[in-house]
Amino acid sequence: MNKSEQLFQRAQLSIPGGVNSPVRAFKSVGGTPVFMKSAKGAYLYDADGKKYIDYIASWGPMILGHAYEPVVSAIREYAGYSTSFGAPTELEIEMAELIISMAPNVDLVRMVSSGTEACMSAVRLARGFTGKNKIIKFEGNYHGHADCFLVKAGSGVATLNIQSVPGITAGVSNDTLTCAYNDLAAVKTLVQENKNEIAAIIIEPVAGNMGCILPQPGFLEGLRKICDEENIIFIFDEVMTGFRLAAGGAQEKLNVKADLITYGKVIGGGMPVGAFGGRKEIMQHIAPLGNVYQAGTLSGNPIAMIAGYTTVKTLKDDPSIYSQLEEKTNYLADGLHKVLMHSGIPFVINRCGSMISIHFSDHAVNDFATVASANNKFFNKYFHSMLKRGVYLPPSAFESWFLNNALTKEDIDLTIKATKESLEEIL
Ligand code: HOZ
Repeated sequence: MNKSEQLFQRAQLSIPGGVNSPVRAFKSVGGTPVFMKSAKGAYLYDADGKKYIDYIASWGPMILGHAYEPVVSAIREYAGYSTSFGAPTELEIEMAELIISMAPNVDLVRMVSSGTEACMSAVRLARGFTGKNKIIKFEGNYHGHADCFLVKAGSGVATLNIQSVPGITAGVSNDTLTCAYNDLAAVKTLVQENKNEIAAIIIEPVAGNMGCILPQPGFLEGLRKICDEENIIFIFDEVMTGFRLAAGGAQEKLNVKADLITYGKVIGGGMPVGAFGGRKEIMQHIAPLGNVYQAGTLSGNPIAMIAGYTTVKTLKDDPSIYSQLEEKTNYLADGLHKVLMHSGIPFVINRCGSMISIHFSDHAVNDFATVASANNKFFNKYFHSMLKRGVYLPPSAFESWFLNNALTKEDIDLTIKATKESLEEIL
């Protein structure tokens, strides 16, 4: 038994399923999760000391690579000043000003401790602001694990094929309406059927919780128009895309503006941070300015703020990081494309910026149904074959891969070679 196997056995005695977040349990791909010990740059090292090229980047946050020196030093320095005050700090103002400087339609921003908190608070605010109850979300989108989002959700809910989550009341579920991603006509119908009842439409502008799924041309623009006409708050869940696809996130990359934007992952530089922001007219309803209550003992935590600030400021100061990431992801996509073409297996590669996913499918993959009907059993074999060769991919076809900027051309060449060998082994 290797160390990961020993640790997984031990973990299951004290932690539900041996993990603190379900996708990590390798349930759909099978086998034992790899327990990590350390990471530097683009590489992870497991409990046995085996090295992996990392394509998860902690599910997005580690965009600059692991243990990025300026972030590590900043955390060290700030830990010496106290790890928490429960009182405001200047650093929180700097963080808010930095976010506002990168997202022009954000006038006010509230820091929280996770993407889940950011999205659930944004929905509460949209309801409080509009006085309406229902929301529309998209099948296969995942906005964290707050009750109202766990209807036809992506990520772990899709990976574990959970059809309905026990513990969520019918009242809550009934207020969450769903449509297929990229189906604008269905949204129009739903809005008409629920006239003056929809508080918000929440969407991952580029979906990353059912693989990487791009919005089709006109889809986000169409949603924007519906929201404007029907007094609906348009929420972009930029937990994955924020500060990753561009300095101004998906809003900048796709040139569509939301009313409220939620952030997570990159914004914390690997620490637990989320945020939600938008126009003053809406954000001023949040307590203590307004009565829409939202709070958190560790919100704006100084260690989390300095890790996030250092990461985001690095991205703002050097926009070439985005073109480097884009080039690396293109290079990976081209290399994988050649190898997969040669293998004869039907496949689709979806990519946006430094988010990418492979689907073993003979049809376009642009919504949950088309992801789910791909040959995901083959993906599971591919995953294990790559893992054996030292390439760490998301352990589910329902997740996007995230590139980090520490990856070198040599790492990507090794990844392409591992794919060629894996396909030869499996087919
Ligand atoms: N929700 C993330 C994946 N889409 C987190 C997975 C994890 O950390 O296990």
